[in-house]
Amino acid sequence: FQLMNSYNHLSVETKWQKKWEDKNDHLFEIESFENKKYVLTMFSYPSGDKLHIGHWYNYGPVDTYARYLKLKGYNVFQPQGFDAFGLPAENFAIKNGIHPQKSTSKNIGVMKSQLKKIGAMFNWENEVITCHPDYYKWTQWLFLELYKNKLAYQKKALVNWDPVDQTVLANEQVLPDGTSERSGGKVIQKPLKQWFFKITNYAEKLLDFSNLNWPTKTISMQKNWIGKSTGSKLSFKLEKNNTDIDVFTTRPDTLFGCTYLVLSPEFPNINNLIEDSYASSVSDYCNDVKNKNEKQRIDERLEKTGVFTGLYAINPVNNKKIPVWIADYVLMTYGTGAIMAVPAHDQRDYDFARKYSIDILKVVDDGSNISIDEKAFTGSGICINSDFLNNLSTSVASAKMLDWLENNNNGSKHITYRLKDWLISRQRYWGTPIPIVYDPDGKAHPIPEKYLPWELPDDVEYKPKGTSPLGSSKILLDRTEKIFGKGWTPEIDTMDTFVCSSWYYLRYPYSSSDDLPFSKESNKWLPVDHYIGGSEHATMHLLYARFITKCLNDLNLIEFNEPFTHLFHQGTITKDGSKMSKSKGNTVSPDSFVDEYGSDTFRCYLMFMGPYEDGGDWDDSGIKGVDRFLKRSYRLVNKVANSLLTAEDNYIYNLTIKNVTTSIDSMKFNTGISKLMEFVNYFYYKGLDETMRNNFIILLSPFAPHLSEELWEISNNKKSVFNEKWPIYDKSKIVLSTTSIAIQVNGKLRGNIDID
Ligand code: ANZ
Repeated sequence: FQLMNSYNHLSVETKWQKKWEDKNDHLFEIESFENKKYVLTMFSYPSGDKLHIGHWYNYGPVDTYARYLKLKGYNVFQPQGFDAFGLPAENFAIKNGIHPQKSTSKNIGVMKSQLKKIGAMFNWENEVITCHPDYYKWTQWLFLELYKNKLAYQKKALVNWDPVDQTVLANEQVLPDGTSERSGGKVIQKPLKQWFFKITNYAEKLLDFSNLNWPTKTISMQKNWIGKSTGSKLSFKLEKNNTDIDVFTTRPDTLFGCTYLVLSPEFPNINNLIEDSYASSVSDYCNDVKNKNEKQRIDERLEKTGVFTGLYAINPVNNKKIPVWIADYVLMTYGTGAIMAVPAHDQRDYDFARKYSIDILKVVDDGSNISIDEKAFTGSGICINSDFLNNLSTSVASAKMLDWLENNNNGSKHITYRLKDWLISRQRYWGTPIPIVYDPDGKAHPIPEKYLPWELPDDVEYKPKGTSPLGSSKILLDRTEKIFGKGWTPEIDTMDTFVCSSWYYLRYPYSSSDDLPFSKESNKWLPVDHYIGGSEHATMHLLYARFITKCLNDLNLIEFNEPFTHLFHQGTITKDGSKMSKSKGNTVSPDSFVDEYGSDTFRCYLMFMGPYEDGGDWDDSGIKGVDRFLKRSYRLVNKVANSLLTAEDNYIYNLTIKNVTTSIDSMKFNTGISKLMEFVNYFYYKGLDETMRNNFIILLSPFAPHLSEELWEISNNKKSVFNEKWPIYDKSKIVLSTTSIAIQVNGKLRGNIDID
């Protein structure tokens, strides 16, 4: 082979990127699902900022992992795409008058050329772009499938409404003081008819994580989000109207201590129950609550507010008459929307009772002398002041009270979930149009599949004027009337972009086909074997994707019921301790490093910085060390061993194979690189024999793919190094010596064992 002292990363990297693109010879074969590994990084949003270090950190190391799997003999599929609908492009359009389609394609172009510089083994021919009609046609199809199966429905729900800008705001756009980030106006809660997906039907199924290799923290976040709570539902009769009020409680043991009831301000038909003299104070209060969002309402630090309804209810267990209040700390969206208040043992009830001078009756004794005059006692203990529950522990008492309620036909065990149905309507332009039309009576009808894609029209006013932007499109209205008849109107809301990303992994293997969203054959690539992305997606995206997979499985459209078998969250790269963002002005662009040191060095340095799941603070001082390592690797490969190999040489060589293998297996890329560095240092002056040299190049190749291809070629190989087999180590060679260990029990020698 040729001898060279150094290599020019610019020419080497350009050369191999071009070769890979031309030949594609180390890529997967779509026909073959044997031994498949579907490796997926969460796709990115094509924002106007260029690729930053965070993108590289997501894609570079994962490509190392994918290339490693390829060398292990797997058929690896590693597609790429863009989550291209969404608010930023729309806001940009409002500000600058540039059509979101235009700015989005421009950004995609820039990002793609940058992504190509990573030199990753991406299956670009399977690209998915969610804002293209050939993709969103199938997002609409998905909506229709859910609609047909009663998993998509419409109901009124409260939205954040900016009265100045006349538009709906996302929660993130509402500042902590309740004003709009856009206009500064006071945001109100306005009821609007909207579309929902019935994810609550799947609450129980979504709690099953068996067979998933996922981070424990993510699993527990999903469990908390679903928020299963086991308690009892019981009913209180109103004193006068012979009406039952159902409440949900997790503490039936405290029923004797219930001194009032609370209804949520949105509780249905309250007005019919209330006497005239209370009507105006109640309706004033309920109107005031519309200025608060849910987060403010359940904030424990804020002062409780409420209003007396003039009504009384009867506590079923002791027939005591108790007042009925309305208060915003009770939400309509949880349990039954009404509670039995036990101020002695629930802090919210306690604060409320104190403020409005309602009785506080202690029914649980915790054995301490802490007075109930300071705060509620919320723990377990022994029941007091509770008739047939007296002297029982709270847990025994709960069961006994439940029996009593069941025997008296007054209640039953009840499970409730915090999970709410997924609100998918957005009063926005830049999203997938919801495939629904309304007849002249305002009844909703699904758009037949033959009209899909139901295209997003161009002739809209992005600036909201009180309705969704699509309401201003003449093209959309004309199209609707032409197909369905005079007086028919289109749905003008678009879908949440989380719908687009809830199924994109199904589309990749079938992305270029027009006849179906995916096929039985393409599904053989699924589920995704390794899914890598940020932990900020622990609940929404990752939960929605599981939900959609389970729906499609129940509809017999796919044969698996979990989308991502193994999940890994890479860490975050920060700058001076804080997250990089354009507004903080602390972003670091990868481009200058890639130009100066090359893509391989930059990728290796990112991996070398620390454990992949931890991320770290960006500091470029170490990049020179990694640069030196790769240059030394280059020179080492060009050195022939001048003496016979010793046992120690073999030991180092085999141990390196073992350690690099286990490091990559567990995505501990940093230790993998440091093992290779040790290897290079050890053999640098000695040189390598042919087998070692070849295997060293293969070990290095997932980390530094361009350099390794070059080295492989210099070593007189014709085909890509990625067609090779990952080396295996010789177990016997990593035993340097054995040692004998004495086993003593109570000071007496019982035997010896030999260990390696
Ligand atoms: C009486 C009681 C006594 C309660 C006590 C707690 C302690 P988790 O565990 O989160 O499910 N609750 C029920 N529905 C509510 C709603 N719509 N809005 C606000 N609060 C609601 O919480 C269940 C408890 O939260 C229920 O048990 C109820 O208060 C309250 F010593 O009932 B409890």
